[in-house]
Amino acid sequence: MSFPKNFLWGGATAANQYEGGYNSGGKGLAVCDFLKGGDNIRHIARKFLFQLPDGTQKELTPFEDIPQGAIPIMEENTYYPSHDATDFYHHWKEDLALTKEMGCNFFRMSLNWTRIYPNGDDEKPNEEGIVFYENIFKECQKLGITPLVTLNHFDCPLHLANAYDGWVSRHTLEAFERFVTTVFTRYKGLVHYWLTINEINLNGMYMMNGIHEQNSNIQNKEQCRWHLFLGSAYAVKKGHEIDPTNKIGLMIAQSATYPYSCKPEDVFAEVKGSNEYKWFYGDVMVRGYYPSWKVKELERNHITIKKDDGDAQLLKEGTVDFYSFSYYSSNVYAADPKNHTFTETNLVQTIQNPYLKATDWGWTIDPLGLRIILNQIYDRYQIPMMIVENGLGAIDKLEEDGTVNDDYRIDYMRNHIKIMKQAIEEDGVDLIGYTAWGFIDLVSGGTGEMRKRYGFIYVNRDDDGNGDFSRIRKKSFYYMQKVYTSNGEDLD
Ligand code: BGP
Repeated sequence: MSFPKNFLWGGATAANQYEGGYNSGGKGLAVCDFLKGGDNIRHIARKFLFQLPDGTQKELTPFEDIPQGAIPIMEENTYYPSHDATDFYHHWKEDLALTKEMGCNFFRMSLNWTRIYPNGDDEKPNEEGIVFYENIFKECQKLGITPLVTLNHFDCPLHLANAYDGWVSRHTLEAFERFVTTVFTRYKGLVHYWLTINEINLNGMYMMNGIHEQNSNIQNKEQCRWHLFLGSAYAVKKGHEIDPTNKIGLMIAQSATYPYSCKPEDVFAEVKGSNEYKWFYGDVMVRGYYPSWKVKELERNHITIKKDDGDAQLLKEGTVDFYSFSYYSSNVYAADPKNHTFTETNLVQTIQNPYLKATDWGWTIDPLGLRIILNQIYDRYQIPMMIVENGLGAIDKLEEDGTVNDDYRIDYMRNHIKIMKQAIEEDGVDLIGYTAWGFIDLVSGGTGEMRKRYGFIYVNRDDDGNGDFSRIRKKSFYYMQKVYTSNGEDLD
């Protein structure tokens, strides 16, 4: 027996890349609604346009330092990917029926904070927004699909970014606490699996943190992280109080991490790099306190995080029930990075690995890396794990006969699911679920492109915002259906 009988199989989505309806049903504006599309082929990064306090305007990427007082603005006649995304807002019933048909018993989605609290910190929630998600969860229940709900997926309300400097401020944390209390209360009995903050380790993005001077002001950066950890811990604690049957997990952008060589300096560079990039976050959220190297680093940099009484206690009490992560590729570290060639990967850059092939977007393909990290995570924390994103972003061709023959995606899925099976069977890791990223085509988070497709279901929409959003089953749809309905046994 490999995959356990009750293994959770599904697809993963995020509101800012999938839902659309950005100004319908009483929804307020979020920072991500101002992020334009990019173009990987022409090397155009996704950007925001800001109005600066001196009256000038400036375009900046989500990773750059946003000057104090800068306010994102929306231009007319410009395509903003989140506005319609791939229109789950109007297609949710059809899409849930498709997930069912594909054999899923699990479905990952995120809530738009501003659909429920239009400004993020309103006194009362927007009932229409609450009912929108409630209907989705009821439909899931009817279909026998367990929802997995991300409380925050790269999503900061515009008002909180503009008026409070996002997650630097305690006000944003308190607003988040109110938001999660509302959703745990209103969706009690309908949702039992939750993720707190998507890819919390990629918190250096304006669309997620809403903060200014995030690079030039380390104090801001660390304060923001502290508040994100507290937000997550509060969610875990409150979620358990409201419904003790809730299972609440963290979400980290994982990757296998390798030293470039066996030179001890390269090995140590990997230790330091992976500590900073990923283990720090897992350690805080599973163990409930900062690791010693981080405490020392803060001291060295003369950073004193502002804490309220009870914060440290909350971190301890709000440790997660399971460890979940996205896995797309692996990263390489060297002591002398300047002498190496770099390539893109999930929202960061890494040294190129000469042993691995990469996707058209430069992300290495490394199924064995998944087995390595499943072992490392399980050895380190000994709690159940879920892979909540994994998949291949590729250009698909819709043939004249209406088919999409994505054998490359089938290979990717087969190789990764085989590895999961080995990790369970041979290494005994406690893996309880798998949601393939973008089981249906979505807007790419990193580049804002539609042409970077992950889905097993094609959505008729292009990079200029044309298309009728019709859904077409790709060849991989039928492959995944076979895998899911055989509980991962039939992988040929
Ligand atoms: C993860 C995010 C997703 C999605 C995915 C694929 O980081 O959680 O939101 O963006 O990556 O990335 P991309 O769309 O850039 O290929």
